[in-house]
Amino acid sequence: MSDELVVLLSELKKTEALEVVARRLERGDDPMRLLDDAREAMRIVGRRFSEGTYFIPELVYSGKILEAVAEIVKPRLTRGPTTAPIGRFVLGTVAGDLHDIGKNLVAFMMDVNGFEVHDLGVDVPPRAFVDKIAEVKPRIVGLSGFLTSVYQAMKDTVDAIAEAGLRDQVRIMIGGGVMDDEVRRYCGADAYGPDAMAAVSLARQWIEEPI
Ligand code: B1M
Repeated sequence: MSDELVVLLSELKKTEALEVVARRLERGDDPMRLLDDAREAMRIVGRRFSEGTYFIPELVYSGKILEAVAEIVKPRLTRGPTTAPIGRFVLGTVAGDLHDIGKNLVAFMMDVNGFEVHDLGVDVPPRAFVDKIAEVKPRIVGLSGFLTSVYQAMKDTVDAIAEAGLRDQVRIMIGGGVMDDEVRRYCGADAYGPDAMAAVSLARQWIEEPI
């Protein structure tokens, strides 16, 4: 963990932070470590927001800085040889939730690891997940969520997939800021992925197993 980057990002010093990112990539630092630092900084931003020292503009700006960091780091994450996709993955941030930076990183990591990713975006109603699953027949479905207020939307989405008769055709993973294994149990998903690499590992494991 680089304290310098965590401090610059959490202090919202965009120019200096991007310089540090470029310098660390130049000297061969692992891009995943940079993303871990960015996440740590966002935890600090979130805490300051909860405590009332940062407000919505700071939250918005931190998101913009993080997007800029992700754009610099992404090309350094190696894409495997271009062969046929190893499986289809339908992903989206559930209804009522607009957070997408973490979800986009998951989409990107799944893509570079050989999955065909169908990203439905943010604020995705259960019906849109159901329709996409019926259309592209993925083996794996991912629900992202970052607000405690969307636990119910997570459950509604899993329930809608079951009601459409598609539940036994897919494995469902959940992830995102405030998700955990308890929420997974509540909404009836198959697994919780704490970060983008965990999502990839789970998906790889699932693709090897019969449903
Ligand atoms: Co908001 N926000 N936000 N926010 N925001 C949080 C999530 C919050 C924790 C901040 C806080 O108060 N401490 C808090 C939620 C509290 C709660 O519900 N318990 C919060 C709030 C309250 C809100 C609003 C309600 C604020 C308001 O309007 N009053 C509002 C909600 C709007 C809405 O969605 N309806 C809001 C808005 C926003 C912005 C739009 C300003 C902006 C989002 C920009 C964007 O996404 N385009 C924003 C931001 C930036 C944050 C924080 C600061 C950072 C989120 C982030 O990008 N993290 C966040 C605080 C925090 O996270 N600690 C906060 C970095 C990202 C790389 O990490 O998202 O965890 P993460 O993603 C990881 C893993 O979670 C995992 O992999 C990713 C990469 O490793 N992962 C998965 C993600 N999806 C996965 C799916 C998987 C598996 C793994 O399987 C499918």
